[in-house]
Amino acid sequence: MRSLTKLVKAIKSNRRIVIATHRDPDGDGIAAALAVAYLVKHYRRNKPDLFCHSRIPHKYQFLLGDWEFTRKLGEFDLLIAVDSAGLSRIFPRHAESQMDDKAIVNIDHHPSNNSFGTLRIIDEKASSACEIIYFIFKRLGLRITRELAEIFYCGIYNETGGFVYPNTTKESLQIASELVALGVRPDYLVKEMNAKTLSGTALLTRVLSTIEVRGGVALMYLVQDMLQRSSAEMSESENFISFLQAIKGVRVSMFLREESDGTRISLRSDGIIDVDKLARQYGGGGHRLAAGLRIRKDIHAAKKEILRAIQREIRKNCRS
Ligand SMILES: [Mn+2]
Repeated sequence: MRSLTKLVKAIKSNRRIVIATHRDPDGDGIAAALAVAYLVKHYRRNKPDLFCHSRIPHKYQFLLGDWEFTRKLGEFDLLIAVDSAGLSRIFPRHAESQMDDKAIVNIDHHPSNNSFGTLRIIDEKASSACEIIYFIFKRLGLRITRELAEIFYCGIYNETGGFVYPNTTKESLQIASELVALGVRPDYLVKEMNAKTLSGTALLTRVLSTIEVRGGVALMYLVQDMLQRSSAEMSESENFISFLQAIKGVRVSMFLREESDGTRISLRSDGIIDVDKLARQYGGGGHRLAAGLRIRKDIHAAKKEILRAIQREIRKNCRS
């Protein structure tokens, strides 16, 4: 409770507040930032700024309502970071030391969180960043409007893969039920969130045609040319990796995406290896069963290197 008192005090006493979520934001990250925006608006008359290094994917636009994210960080007195294990997840080009003298609140659920900031509200057991913020609202006795309930629902739904991933807990389902009681219509929201564009589906076809499965490890890749040929955006490939992990017998999945300065890699595991640990060796991170990293190598070199690292981990874990 003491950290909540501090949070409210920080919100009340700082004039220029920026709420920031991580680059390549997912539903939980966007929803968590929006929920905190409502929290700040409750205690202050002026609206806070919302920052994200990447553009907000099209499919989450419906969540924004009157809010807007900026990609340019202005002057601020207080930064509230959500769903981000480290400041480098938010500001790829800033050194963490540049933020040394700033008031920073760190609200997160990643076990790899590096404890940045002046006030930390971190709960690794929470299903999502939204779950943590939901409990903040409850403990502060704040009313949750239907608008806000929808935001929480989308965040938790997204982070639990639609209430199927291992982070689907008694708490997350209970919150979902409370949100439905507040007026959320899951059918409407889920249709909105899962809607695919035709170009996104064309992209999926191209990516799926690259699948390889060997010894319980599945991989596939996306190169820039596929985006152009499908007229699709990179963000439309957000959940593609679930197709790999759904294949019978697959224990670890790797999805490689070509970027201008290297390769972005998403990893999933059924528990045979800890992909958070593996991703951290390359400056990435996430959770035990789902993590990501970036590597300054082309897609073929990146594939070789990470595949080798995965196989090494599997061998190690099978021996012990
Ligand atoms: Mn999250």
